Parts: sequence; structure tokens; C-alpha cells
Amino acid sequence: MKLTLIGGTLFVVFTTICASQTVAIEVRDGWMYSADSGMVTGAFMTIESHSTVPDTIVAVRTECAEHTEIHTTVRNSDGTMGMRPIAELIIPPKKAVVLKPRSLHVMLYHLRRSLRSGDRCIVYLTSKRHGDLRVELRVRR
Ligand SMILES: [Cu+2]
Repeated sequence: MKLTLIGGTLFVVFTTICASQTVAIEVRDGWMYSADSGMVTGAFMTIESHSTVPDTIVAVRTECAEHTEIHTTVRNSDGTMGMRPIAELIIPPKKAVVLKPRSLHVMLYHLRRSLRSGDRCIVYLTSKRHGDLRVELRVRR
């Protein structure tokens, strides 16, 4: 009886630790614009930290596209908007970083297949602290 109780307590402690690790960085609301095979498109999502320490996204990869980059949107000296790649995306502790049109986004180059509204594409963000984070992108028009 005593052993069962200890076992139960250990189990609860163990699952609590695991649960808190899996939600340290939560990625949600992933979506991307539809595009034809071979084309370029943008992907968006919310990356929320439940952690007390900063984390950094250092890479993005997907089987949907041959090449991916994290982009930020900038205003050019002539007033037009442009974008440029960033090597790392910092996720501050207890904050949400929102990737959205005309702001931060993931650029998918040379799609391996046409992606239409309703399709799905899986993307992996590589976090310095938590390894690969899986994100399901819903394709929208
Ligand atoms: Cu871009």
C-alpha cells in the first residue's frame, strides 16, 4: 500500500515535470498562403514562451519547401516596404512572438508541391533550448 502511494506520487511528479517541459514553448495558429509547386510563399504563427528564460529559434525546416528563411519586414529608405532574412528569432521569457503578414514571417522557397486552401504542411522550428518544435500550418487563400 505504501509503495503504491509512493509510486503514485512519483508518477504525478514525473508527469508534471514532463508536461511543463512540453509547453515551455507553445507554437499555435500556424498558417500559410496557398501557392503553386515551385513558388514562394509565407507562413505565420504565434510562438509563446511559458518559460522563465529566453529561447532562440535558430532554424526552420519543412518537407513542403526546398528552402526556408525567417524574415523580418523593414521600411526601405525610399519609403517602400522590404524584407530581409534574420539568422535567429529570440523568444523572450513569458512573451508571445507573433509572425504575421507585413511583419515577422517564415518564407518558404520552391514549394515541392502545390498547396491549396485546406491542405496542411508540417514545419519544424529548431529551438536552442527545446530542440525541434513541430508546427502544423493550415493552408489559406
Ligand atoms: Cu519574406
